[in-house]
Amino acid sequence: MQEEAIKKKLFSAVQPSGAVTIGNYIGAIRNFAQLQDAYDCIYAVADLHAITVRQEASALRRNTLELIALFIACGVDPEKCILFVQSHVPAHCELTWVLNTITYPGELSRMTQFKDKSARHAENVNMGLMDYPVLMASDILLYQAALVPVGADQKQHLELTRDLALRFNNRYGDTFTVPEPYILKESGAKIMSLADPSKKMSKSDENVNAFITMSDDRDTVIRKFKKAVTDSDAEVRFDIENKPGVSNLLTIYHAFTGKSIAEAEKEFAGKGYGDFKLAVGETVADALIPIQAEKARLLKDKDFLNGVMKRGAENAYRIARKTLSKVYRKVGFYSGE
Ligand code: ATP
Ligand code: LTN
Repeated sequence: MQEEAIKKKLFSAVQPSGAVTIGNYIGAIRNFAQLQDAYDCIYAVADLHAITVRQEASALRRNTLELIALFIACGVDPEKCILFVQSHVPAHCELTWVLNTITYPGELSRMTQFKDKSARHAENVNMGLMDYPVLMASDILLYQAALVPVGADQKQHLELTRDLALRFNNRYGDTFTVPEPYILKESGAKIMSLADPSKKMSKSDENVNAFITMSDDRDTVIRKFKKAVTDSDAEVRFDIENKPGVSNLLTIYHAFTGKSIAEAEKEFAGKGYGDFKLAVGETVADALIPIQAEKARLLKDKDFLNGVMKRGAENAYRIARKTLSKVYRKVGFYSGE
């Protein structure tokens, strides 16, 4: 009991914007389960974020349910954590409005993700896309999270979150915990595209060979790894500068086997890239099979998943409401009490 009272809060979320990749898994989801004993963990399916790029309504609904099932299949225990869908807790939008009033357009327009996504979705550069980091700050600050496990690409958003927390605290008095990012030290924080190892592996890549999804079957996984771009010398050695493709495959192998990079280099010394890619492909495919089976089993029990979401949203709301009331009081909203 005593021990529970002093656990720090941790928050993270993933968007239900398509098939989840092994990049999302290694950089984020896999760590969620590992952290759940040491911290009070709150995990969300960020559907409000997902609609900042166009989504098919039926696909968004399906992806939301699938992502809840995937979290659990990856070891997130709804008995130990709060697991919920972002749009089920209105406080996220409510806090976003208040935080918008202390955020400057220049801060948002220079965000790397905004610039990338605006270029990729030039036909739909909407206010939500620009405001994305403020919604993300609200997610985190509502729960007074001290720690936020994310991939390296989210570091800039975390910095903005910290700035907004400090700005609000300075203006209105101590209100928010200023969160720290929790980003893996090793290169697992940024898994690169299999087709172009200078780019991050992204589920929205137009080339399906660039990424492995968590639901790819064994043959697909092996075939995609066989096609992975490497280099022209035939040495399995970790060297991000000169051998980004091979280094990325070694990182993936390390993430799925737990073997160190040095051990992996030794294992493949003297072997060709063909053998190496096949071994990585088989390893990943084998690791995905039990997760896929568990996810499929969970998806058959929609009542259970709906129950998890409902309970999650209620518990999340209880915490979020406290922070939001405090914020409303500090900014001077009349409460009628
Ligand atoms: P998109 O690639 O379509 O822009 P995304 O995968 O970056 O989307 P999310 O689904 O919200 O967006 O990401 C969920 C988590 O996965 C985040 O913590 C993010 O940092 C992490 N992540 C995403 N891509 C990678 C990657 N290639 N390597 C490591 N972590 C990643
Ligand atoms: N933007 C994040 C997803 C996300 C998130 C969050 C992560 C939305 N809200 C709060 C951590 C904390 C992404 O990974 N693309």
